[in-house]
Amino acid sequence: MKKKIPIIGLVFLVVIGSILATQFENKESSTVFQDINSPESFAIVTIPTKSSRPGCDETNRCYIPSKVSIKSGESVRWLNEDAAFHSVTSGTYENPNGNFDSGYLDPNQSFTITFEDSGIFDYFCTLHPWMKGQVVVD
Ligand SMILES: [Cu+2]
Repeated sequence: MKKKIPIIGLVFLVVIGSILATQFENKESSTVFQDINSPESFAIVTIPTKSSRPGCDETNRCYIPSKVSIKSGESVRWLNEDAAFHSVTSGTYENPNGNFDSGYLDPNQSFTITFEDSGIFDYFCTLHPWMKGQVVVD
């Protein structure tokens, strides 16, 4: 008798596989930005509950704070406090620039980047185009 693999199991594997693939891609793509799991200190930006619905943009509270200022060499950690997936992706929804991308962040998952160069860095959520934020590096 043949043993059948349930289709849901296959779907699950494909989803997990593609998430892992995205994360490995991100790690090697950039020289300016560095993914660090545990820097000594970092600024925290939270992704609050219900930011998956339009409206948070009206009060600039899709990412809190929506604009964070740091010095070069310092880090920012984003924490997804919502019950939905979100991303932290560099550029704008119309023009993603590929500098950094968290991929889909699960609830309670965080993403940390060290910014080595000064500049103004826009980012957004690939799933919710109204979610926009900015990192200002002195
Ligand atoms: Cu989002």
